[in-house]
Amino acid sequence: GATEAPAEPGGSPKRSRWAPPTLPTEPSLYDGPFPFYRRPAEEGRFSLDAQRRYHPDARQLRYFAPPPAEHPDPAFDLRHGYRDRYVRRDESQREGLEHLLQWVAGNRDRLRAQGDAAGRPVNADFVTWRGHLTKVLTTPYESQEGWLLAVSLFRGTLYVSEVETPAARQQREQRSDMLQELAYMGYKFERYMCADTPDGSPDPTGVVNTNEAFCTVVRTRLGSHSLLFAGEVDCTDPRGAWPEAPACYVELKTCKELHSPAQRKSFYRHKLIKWWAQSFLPGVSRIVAGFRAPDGSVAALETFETMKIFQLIRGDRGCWKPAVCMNFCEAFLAFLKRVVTEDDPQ
Ligand code: 0WD
Ligand code: CA
Repeated sequence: GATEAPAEPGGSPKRSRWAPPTLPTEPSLYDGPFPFYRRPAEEGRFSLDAQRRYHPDARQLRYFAPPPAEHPDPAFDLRHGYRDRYVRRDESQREGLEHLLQWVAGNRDRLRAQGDAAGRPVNADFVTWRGHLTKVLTTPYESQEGWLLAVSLFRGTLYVSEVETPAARQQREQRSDMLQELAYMGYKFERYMCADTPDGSPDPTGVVNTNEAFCTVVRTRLGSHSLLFAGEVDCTDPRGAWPEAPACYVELKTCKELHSPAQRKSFYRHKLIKWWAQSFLPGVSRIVAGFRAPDGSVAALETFETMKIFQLIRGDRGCWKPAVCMNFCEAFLAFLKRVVTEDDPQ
């Protein structure tokens, strides 16, 4: 609601009430043609090791090494190691944009050399994590989870970082053992599907350590907004149909086994939107899903080509639309440019 604000310097004395700027999120308002989205180009890569230390290289990159059949044989045991072979990242440590900014700092000369008409040290309108943009993309269809982003204008570039909401914090701190095990199963699935070397085989006996990460930094453009963002990717498939980064990356996901057309429809409506948004943004071409059986095994594997997901959902009238997500994101970025205008190095 509108709140009483101190008189704005230089503002009209008649404007005694100040209302915070708002942007509507109803999907129907963004239902137009798909906006321009430039093919994402990989600008760099970095890794975080088992101690969460930053390295300006691809040492944590893993290689896609799926089992030969669509049905894993021998069976994957996604619960294996949850109690005794799991090192968890300390999620109470809020990292913000830290590692991404480390990459930016390490590539200062290169970024400057790219030249910028406005003379900015970083030739991009926005710098952020991919995950934050994923949340923006899905906002028109999200009724459960809110988010909070902090935006700072620094030398012509808007830096967008997430602030944990009280609700998210409460959820994180009170996460049930069952939900924690489900999260572990997702990481364990990666261990069964990835090798450490291009010709290696997966070694699922090792410790799952969620401090480890490999991130790609991509550059792209949405409408009139240039973007530089980083995202954590699971593995690469240099022998696949798209050998070049970022299309060579494969996103791995787990999901409860689907038993009926109604369950599949619900999965398309509520879960696939997040999978699509996350992989579409950085140009990751494939998502490989492992469908979990009640005993913690993987009953089936299924590959989703990111660019073909819209075909799966377009027959369902009540479903989400990729164009709505992207048009909303474009409007949101324009909104940020209107609202965050003070470039203050302090
Ligand atoms: O400070 C924090 N609480 C956060 C840190 C919140 C969100 C992300 N991060 C960190 C991640 O640890 C990682 O270094 O940012 C980087 C990932 O950024 P992103 O790619 O922009 O994030 P997102 O697309 O949401 O997640 C990609 C993957 C996840 O894959 P799944 O399949 O679950 O979507 O990054 C991992 C996870 O594997 N990931 C995390 N790992 C550990 N702790 C976390 C987290 N909080 N969030 C995502
Ligand atoms: Ca994943």
